[in-house]
Amino acid sequence: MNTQLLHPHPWTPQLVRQQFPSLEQRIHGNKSLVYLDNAATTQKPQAVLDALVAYYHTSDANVHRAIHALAERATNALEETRKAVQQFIHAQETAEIIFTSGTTASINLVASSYGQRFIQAGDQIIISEMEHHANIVPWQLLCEAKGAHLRVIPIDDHGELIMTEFEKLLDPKTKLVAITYVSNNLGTVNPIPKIVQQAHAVGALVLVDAAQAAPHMPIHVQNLDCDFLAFSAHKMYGPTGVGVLYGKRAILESMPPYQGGGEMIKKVTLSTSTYNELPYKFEAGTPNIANIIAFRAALELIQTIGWDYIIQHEQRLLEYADRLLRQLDQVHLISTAPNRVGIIALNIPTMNNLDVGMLLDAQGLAVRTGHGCAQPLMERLGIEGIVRASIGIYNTQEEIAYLVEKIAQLIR
Ligand code: C6P
Repeated sequence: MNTQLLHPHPWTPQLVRQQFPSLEQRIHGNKSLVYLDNAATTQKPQAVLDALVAYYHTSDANVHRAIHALAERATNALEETRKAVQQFIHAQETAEIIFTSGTTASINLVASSYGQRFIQAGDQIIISEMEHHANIVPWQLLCEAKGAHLRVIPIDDHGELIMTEFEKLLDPKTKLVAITYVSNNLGTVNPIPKIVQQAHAVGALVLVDAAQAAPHMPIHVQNLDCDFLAFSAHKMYGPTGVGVLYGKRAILESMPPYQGGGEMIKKVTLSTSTYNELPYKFEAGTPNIANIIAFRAALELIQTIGWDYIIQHEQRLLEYADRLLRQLDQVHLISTAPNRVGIIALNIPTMNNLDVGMLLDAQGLAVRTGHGCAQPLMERLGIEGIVRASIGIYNTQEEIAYLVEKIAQLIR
């Protein structure tokens, strides 16, 4: 990643932390909370909490239905978030932004709807060895239902995709490549523009799982030229239960509705129905109104802090962690890709991961342990699981030093 600041910036780690009241708390007696489980979910800034309370105080109504004042406020605020998401990922229009409950729901929407209409027996879908289960299982279900084949791009020992193997897998039977932008367990940033270009050359579409990319780097769907892109609000300082599916308009238009119900219809009779225009065609039922509205405050905070600051700060912490951890002989670093964001994954071969997680927790350190919802990746790496520290915008150099100090103490 480019860590050069393009212009001096007034943000400091202390100012960023002040936005997040939950970071002030003490746990396990009187230990400061050191929250390093950001890839699982992030803490929420005061602005998001305020937006949630404000919605329930002043605008609690269903959207796109009634004409009364509260309904209009709620509808406008929800559509403002859609606009903010469109601008955040540089989509062409708001019709291409569908709200879901998370990345998992976004991927399942595509697998069900696109898959139902366009995948046939003998077709091929390509994923990779580093995918989260959410970008594996929906495709397995689809392939099983349709008699299609799931192919897998292998990774090398640095945790990077072997692109020559990807090229070999591509053929005219390939209908879709579903690939993560950033690995949730390795932090590896995949070469999405190249993957899209090569997939399109054989007529395949590309779905990008951006759950771990959206919090750490700017995303420009038009430049990437991806066909679908999915991410979750809760991993980028927004509320839980909100996800986004971006899709190119023409492709979304060609897909059948995913779920039936209110909001997604134009006209219903007892014998047949016609469907609403995009994006509502894919938003059956009452959406997660309060949380979608509050998500905008998270997007605004990221933009106010700015990518220059975020990228430089997080890369510095990552490099600092790597440098300190490499000095500990007993630590086996798993996340080693040269181009990576946010993730420090390790094993201490003499210790059980769960024990490490529990002992660190007792010191106030929140990390994740286990297979990281990527069992095939663990199998490829020949390990049971990992201890994973994942960085967010509010983490500090002192917190990284504290993590490494406590790991060193465990080893001793
Ligand atoms: N990864 C982690 O600790 P949902 O749960 O739908 O918001 O996101 C699913 C998902 C999909 N893709 C990637 C790359 C992800 O990292 C995740 C969620 C969390 O790594 C929880 S398992």
